[in-house]
Amino acid sequence: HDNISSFSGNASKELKEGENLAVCSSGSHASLNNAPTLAFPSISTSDFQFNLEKASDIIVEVVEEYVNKLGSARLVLVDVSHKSKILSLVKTKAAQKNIELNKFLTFVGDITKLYSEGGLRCNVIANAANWRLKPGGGGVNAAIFNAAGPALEVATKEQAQSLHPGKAVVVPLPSTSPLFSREGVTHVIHVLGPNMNQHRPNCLNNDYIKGCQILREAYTSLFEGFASTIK
Ligand code: AR6
Repeated sequence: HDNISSFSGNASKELKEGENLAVCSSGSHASLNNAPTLAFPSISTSDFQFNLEKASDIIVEVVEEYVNKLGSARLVLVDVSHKSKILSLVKTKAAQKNIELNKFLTFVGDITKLYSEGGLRCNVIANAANWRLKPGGGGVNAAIFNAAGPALEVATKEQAQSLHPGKAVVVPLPSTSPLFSREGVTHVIHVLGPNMNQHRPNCLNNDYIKGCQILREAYTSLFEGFASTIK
């Protein structure tokens, strides 16, 4: 299974899982796997039903803006399936941009098991949260709260009680959390994206003018939050 991709020129270069590990442990690339790394899911594109074409444009646009401001840090877009439509859209669009190789990657895997199962060290992970910052609900939110255990709920409450669409909150993860000890995750950044699902709060009723603004703001808040963990 190919699960990691980086982009160069107009062709995307694929690395196999084993090769990925080899790259990460070889001397000349040692700094690569130690570099601050943010793993993030595609915000709003599953339960919140945001259009994938529009979301992929925004991801590539905001990544391009931030990737060079972050020094040696890396950004990794993650999804669970090799058939992920959002990953393939973003891969194609990123390959056409001037985005530095090794600084923006896509990765197939569970965001709660990136190191233990994928060999990819990510010290910060993002969550596609709900406005109450509560566990459950399904998707990546349920996965992260389940994997992190009660320590994340407690630490989250210390930072914020709720979130507005487009905003992010950085939560330092206590070392008692299995996500910290097993995966090396030191911070979780909760992000609330725009919602196009009528059965969820704050539905934008297909207003993509507002929706795109809010999704852009969400990724900007996320990358600013990540930058604040580096300094
Ligand atoms: N690892 C990596 N990516 C994942 C995982 C995982 N374990 N699980 C899902 N994804 P979603 P949203 C991908 O629905 O659309 C929640 O109930 C998924 O394939 O989690 O922003 C919250 O409580 C998709 O690409 O988030 C909110 O109420 C991406 O993560 C609501 O859903 C986001 O899908 C938020 O909806």
